[in-house]
Amino acid sequence: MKLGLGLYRHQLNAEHYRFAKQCGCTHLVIHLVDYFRSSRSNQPGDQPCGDDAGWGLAGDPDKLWTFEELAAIKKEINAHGLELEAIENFDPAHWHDILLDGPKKLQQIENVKTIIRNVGKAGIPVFGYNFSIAGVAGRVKGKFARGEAEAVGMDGALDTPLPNGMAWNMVFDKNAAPGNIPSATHEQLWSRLKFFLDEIIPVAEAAGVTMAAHPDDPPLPFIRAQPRLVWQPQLYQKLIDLKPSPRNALEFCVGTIAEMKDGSVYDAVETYSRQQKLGYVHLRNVRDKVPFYKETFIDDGEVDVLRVLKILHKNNFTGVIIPDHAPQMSCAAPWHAGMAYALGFLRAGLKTLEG
Ligand SMILES: [Mn+2]
Repeated sequence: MKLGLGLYRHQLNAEHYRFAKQCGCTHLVIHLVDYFRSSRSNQPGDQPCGDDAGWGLAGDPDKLWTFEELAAIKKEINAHGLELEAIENFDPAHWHDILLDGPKKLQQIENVKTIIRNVGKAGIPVFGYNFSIAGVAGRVKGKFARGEAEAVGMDGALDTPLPNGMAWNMVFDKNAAPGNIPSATHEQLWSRLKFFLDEIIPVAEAAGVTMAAHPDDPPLPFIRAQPRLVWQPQLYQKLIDLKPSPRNALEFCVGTIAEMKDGSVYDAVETYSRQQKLGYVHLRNVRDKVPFYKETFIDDGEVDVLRVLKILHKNNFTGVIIPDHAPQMSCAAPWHAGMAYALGFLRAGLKTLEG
């Protein structure tokens, strides 16, 4: 098992690469979507968490991530003694109509194929994605964690319909006509995923890229009147069985699974790690369930994170774990302190298991 850190777009620089190395990381997972662009409520410094208008404005629909751009980022990361394990998330600008079954769907599936080919050519082994119409919406911030540390959680469900021009909690068309996106059904959402996997998995196989699916965070059956895909642990099996391939895998989020109403997080770790279906792992802790859960420090929630590590180790998981989110700590660098604390805990856990 390898220790990694997730970095947002604005953190892709030498300072943060050194920080990851100093914390004992060998691998990075990077975000190329700028979640904070033109946002009124969502500022860099913590994980993205905006109001009903979403995180921010999606990127340029005509600018796909090029091989040259990806190779240059990888080269700089390698120069700092780190490996680039994965890219996390598509830009809604590039694939919103795949999620919404909209008129640009066929054009956008070609976008995704081009991106995956570029990622493979650059030698980046995993691509994490989240097949979600409303995306990571409906969360709030508060002094929820130990010692009044600011953390993210839920304080009741968000049912406000998703307005036109929004997908995956970002705005892809700020000039969209007034009104809301019609609600889809769960069956429609699964058929949209099937189209996506049927088109993309063969390309990923040829490119040598593992597609890794994040569950729906927060994991409720509906958010903003739109259905969610993986909102109970067993729905991950449905996603795997929909397109059997070593390249159809999971961005396995322990925190999100712990937020789910049903099932045991340890059973889920056992079930999916035994099948060798984990692309990489988000490892964080949480207290309570949707729609009232709160994120906590890694040693302080309901999940026994060391027990999770033991199961992963027993099932020979050799991929990357990253802290996902951490509470903000009271100091001049709240994000860095939170991540360093989580990484220190995880590194100690790995050393105990693996020597
Ligand atoms: Mn996660």
